[in-house]
Parts: sequence; structure tokens; C-alpha cells
Amino acid sequence: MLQSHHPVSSERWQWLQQHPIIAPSLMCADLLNLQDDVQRLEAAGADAFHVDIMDGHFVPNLALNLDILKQVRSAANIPIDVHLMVDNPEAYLEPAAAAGADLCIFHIESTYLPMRLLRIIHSAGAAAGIALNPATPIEAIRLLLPYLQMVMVMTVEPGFAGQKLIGFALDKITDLAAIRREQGLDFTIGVDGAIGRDVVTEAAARGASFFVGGTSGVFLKDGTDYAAAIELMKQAAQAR
Ligand code: S6P
Ligand code: MG
Repeated sequence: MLQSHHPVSSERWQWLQQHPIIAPSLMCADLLNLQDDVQRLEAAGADAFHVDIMDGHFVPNLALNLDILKQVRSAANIPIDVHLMVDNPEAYLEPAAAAGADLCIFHIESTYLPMRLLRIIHSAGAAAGIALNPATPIEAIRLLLPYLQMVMVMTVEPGFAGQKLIGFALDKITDLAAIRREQGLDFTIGVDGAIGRDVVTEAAARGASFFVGGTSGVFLKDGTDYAAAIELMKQAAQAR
């Protein structure tokens, strides 16, 4: 029988076990002063940076790219996760890891060769995550769960910041947490899309521990500074 690959748990992935992890989404940052924002967000208590990469095909928008990732890596001291919203994700995995991604997340909707992609990510030394669009059922990745360090539950259709929450996606957190418990697995459950404080509390209660902070969580229009916004998200995650 063919041996399927079983990643040896790496020390480089330990940060994913922390609760909570608040990961500001850098496509929402001040792109004209990105270095400054990276430093301010770190000083404000950000646990990781979330870098969205789009191709205008898988989603109808463009966001950050691998060159920006490389520059962020050189300015940042905390882990970086890369969220690939692209067709043909295999073309981006090794370059993303080489550019400094600690965690590479691809969409299950973008591939029919997920085990191949997981092997590429792990061979490059990064942790592997799979994102699910709001309407994609857990069934699509159930057999892959033992190989994953993260499942990213999308609570908006990917592509844009500032959208409305798609609440039914939160049910998947509960189901994923139950499978994780029953099977003794250790993947982290993340949520991305319209993650304000109320959603943080609900998602944490269901079993999520990784929260992407965009315009609803970290980059608030009401003048709340980064430190206060991140602290409020952390408190919201503990209020369960
Ligand atoms: C877009 C991307 C997300 C956004 C984030 C923004 O699909 O994957 O990471 O940057 O959703 O957050 P918010 O609070 O503006 O929805
Ligand atoms: Mg994202």
C-alpha cells in the first residue's frame, strides 16, 4: 500500500496552538505606510499577520502579492499566514513559503489535488491550512483533517474586506471542533470575514482560536487605536 505522508509535527507550528491568535489582515492596513503599520500592529499585540493573495480569477479582486509578503517578512517579527484565493494554487506554495509564510492556506474549491498541495507546503517547512467558502461543507475536507494545521472557515465570500457576515458558516466551527475532539486531532480553527467582537465571542465558544482582524475587528473607522482594538478582540475571545 502506498504510504500517505504524515507530517511530523514541527516546532515551527507551535504558535498555532496559542489561544487566541489575532491576525490583522494587511490588505486593510495603510498600504502607503505599510512598514509603519506592521510595526504599530506588532507593538499593539498582533499575534500574526494575515496576507491575502488574490488573482482576479478565483475571486474578482486583487490584493497583496508575494513581493509585498517578502517585504512584510523583513519588517515583521511575528508569524505570517498567507491566504491564497487563487486558481492553480500549486504555483504559489513554494514561492510563498520561500517569501516567509509560516502558514500557507489554500481553498479546497481551487483544487482537486489537495494531498499534493499539502505535501508541497510541508516539504517547504510551512504549516498547512485549507479554507472553506461559506457554503462549502466540511465533508469536502473531512479526510484531510489529520494532515492539517489549520482549517479556515470563511464567514464571507472571499475577495473583499468590509462585507456582511454570513452567519450560517459558524455552524461548521462546532462540527469541526467535535471531529477534532473525537479524533484526537490538533488543527487550529480560524475564522475570516467580518470578524467583529461579537463574532469573536461566538466563534471562540464554538471552538475557533484564530481570528482574522479586518475592518470589523482591528481597522476600525471609529478611531479606536490598534492596541485597544486588538485587546478588545482578545477579551472577546476569552469571554466564553
Ligand atoms: C477577503 C479576505 C479577508 C479580508 C477580511 C477583512 O476575502 O480573505 O481576509 O481581508 O475579511 O475583514 P473584514 O472585517 O473587513 O471583513
Ligand atoms: Mg483572508
